[in-house]
Amino acid sequence: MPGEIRQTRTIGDATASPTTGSEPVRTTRHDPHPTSGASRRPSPAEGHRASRPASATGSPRPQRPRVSVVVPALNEADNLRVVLPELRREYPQIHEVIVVDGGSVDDTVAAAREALPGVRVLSQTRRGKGNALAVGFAAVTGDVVVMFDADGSADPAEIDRFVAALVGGADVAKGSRFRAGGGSDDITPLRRAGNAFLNGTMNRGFGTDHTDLCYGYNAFWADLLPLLDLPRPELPPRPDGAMHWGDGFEIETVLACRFAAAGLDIREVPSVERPRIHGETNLRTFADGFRVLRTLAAERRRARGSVALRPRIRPTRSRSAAAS
Ligand SMILES: Nc1nc2c(ncn2[C@@H]2O[C@H](COP(=O)(O)OP(=O)(O)O)[C@@H](O)[C@H]2O)c(=O)[nH]1
Ligand SMILES: [Mg+2]
Repeated sequence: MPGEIRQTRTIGDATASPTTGSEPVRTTRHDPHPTSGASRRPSPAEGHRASRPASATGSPRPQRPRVSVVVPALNEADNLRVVLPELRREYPQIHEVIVVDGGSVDDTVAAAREALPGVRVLSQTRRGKGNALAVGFAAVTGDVVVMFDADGSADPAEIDRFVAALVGGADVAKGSRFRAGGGSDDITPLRRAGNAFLNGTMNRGFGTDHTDLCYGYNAFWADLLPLLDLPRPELPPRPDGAMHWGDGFEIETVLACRFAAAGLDIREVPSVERPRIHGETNLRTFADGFRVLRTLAAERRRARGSVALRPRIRPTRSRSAAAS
């Protein structure tokens, strides 16, 4: 049955971060679930990248993966001027940084290019953070994808920790503010309570052991992208103005559910969320929280292989939409 826990363990320093030494990393493996379209890209044969077997499908994965960082950005010029140089400083071995602009009305695009020469800047094709990430994911050329917010809340010094978990055998390294060693200077009490409730709902529905469902700092092997089956970037916007399923802030939940349903090795990595530097969140606590709840119901039905739920979602006129 999808979602049933087969094995849960806490990994000590063997797979922990080179930067943190003994940070525990939680592992949950679910029963494998057939996922149509799941496939792994062959690892390019490059001399400097020795291969090791992958735990999910048996395909080789590199010991020293090329890391692609995908940064969704909506009106984040002031933040990107700080965040992108810090990213390069803290993780100089980065393979590529892909900033996906959501039609910003500030200087986001110019600021990204100035702050990080060589950055790839893409425009999202519809609206919503989920669509921005899907556009970025589709353009990734590295072995590992790191999801990285533009607002200064993600600490680039933690990338090592995520990559270490993946190289140590995880398919997915999921950031958690609520594991020992994690924390948040950004989350409000209301959002913390909502996240805890949604997290519990996820765990009951999918047999997972997650502690932080709605967190945007995560990493995974790029060869898993096909199984995610996200709304394709080239799909036109829906005529009724509603978002495609997965285009909005429910994206983290969609990813978590699909990873869990696929029976992957998901390890939580303690992460400290820093405060947003400039500006305000685009997330609307109640509307987006409700959308996440609906996502859990829809994804559970999808995972069970029942008749696909066709969620009818009212247009969410987020600040993102208003701005674009
Ligand atoms: N491209 C794009 N980025 C978005 C959109 N909505 C949010 N983001 C980005 O997603 C990241 C997280 O959004 P934020 O508003 O900080 O939400 P929070 O972290 O949940 O409070 C930030 O980098 C935002 O700029 C969107 O519609 N399009
Ligand atoms: Mg934020």
